[in-house]
Amino acid sequence: MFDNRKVVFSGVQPSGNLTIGNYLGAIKNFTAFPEDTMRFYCVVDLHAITVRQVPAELRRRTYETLALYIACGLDPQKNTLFVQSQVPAHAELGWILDCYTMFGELSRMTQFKDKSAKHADNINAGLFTYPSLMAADILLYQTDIVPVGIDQKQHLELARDVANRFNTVHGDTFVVPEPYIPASGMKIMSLQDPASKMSKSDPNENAVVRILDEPDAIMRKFKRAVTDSDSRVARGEGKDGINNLISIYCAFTGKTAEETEREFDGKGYGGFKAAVGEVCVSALRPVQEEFARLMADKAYLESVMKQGAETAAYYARKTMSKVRRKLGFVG
Ligand code: ATP
Ligand code: LTN
Repeated sequence: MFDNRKVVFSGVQPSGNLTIGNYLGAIKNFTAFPEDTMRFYCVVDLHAITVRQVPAELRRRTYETLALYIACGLDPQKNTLFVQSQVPAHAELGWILDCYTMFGELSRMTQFKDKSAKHADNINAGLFTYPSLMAADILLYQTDIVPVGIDQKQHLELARDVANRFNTVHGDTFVVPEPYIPASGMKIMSLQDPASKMSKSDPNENAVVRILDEPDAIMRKFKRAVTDSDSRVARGEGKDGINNLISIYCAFTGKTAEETEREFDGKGYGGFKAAVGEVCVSALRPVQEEFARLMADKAYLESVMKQGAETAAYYARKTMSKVRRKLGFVG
């Protein structure tokens, strides 16, 4: 806390075209915080390079992710929207926190295990220490609340442990953050393999619905979604596909799972899949329109980035001078 306002911080990697998992699990919830909070939303490009990126694509997606933040309802006048690598304090505190994070802790991170299996030819040190940089992002702004999808819970717990460890050694320095994980839409699953998370870097296009997908593509992907041999629109064990479609429907409409089951009672899977597609298309339409408008104005996006980086750097500097003093760094 820098003043009497609670601080909210979150980040999204510009590592692919964002999915409805990113939207429902993260960005949509970023808009849910009251006016009297201080909100920082970051495009975490330093995190993205833990996996090999094509530079021109990384640059384009950095603009796109920022534009999506705004298109999803984050007003740059009211939220600090910025790009991680434009505020060097993230890398600086990241290194410092590497020295307060244990090898054993990092070895237990499931995201590291998953990503090193996926990228066996590039298990670099950054992929391993990714969570300390994420802790730095959060702790730099004395964050109270971190809205994320459930897949990030383990990283959040690590950030809390690192904050507590640093505070124990050096006296109160960092606020210990709390995760904020929404009940609905917290883990949207792949449409082709509903046992695994919908991920923006999935090479199977039919498995992911992207925020910027055309309506036809959205409808087609939902129609092809993997379900089971039953035909009742009802949640249940072994019905991962339908469970997932029900949670997507609920997340977009605000209805409960019970209401949804009643609404589609006796209607079969075909009609339900089309209905999920339709609510998705209509929820995304305004976002897509606003996105197109913003992408046509690069100068505006650059001004948002610049302003955001200045504001973020101002607060980051306050924390860094405290950290430097506590550590015994000179000057
Ligand atoms: P990648 O495929 O590159 O690992 P990702 O799709 O998992 O990326 P991130 O940039 O790592 O996305 O995540 C951004 C935010 O979106 C995080 O808060 C994360 O919890 C949330 N998120 C990502 N995928 C989902 C999902 N399928 N369901 C709910 N939330 C998600
Ligand atoms: N690790 C997150 C992205 C991320 C983040 C953060 C989220 C980086 N720094 C700080 C919240 C707060 C991910 O992979 N989804």
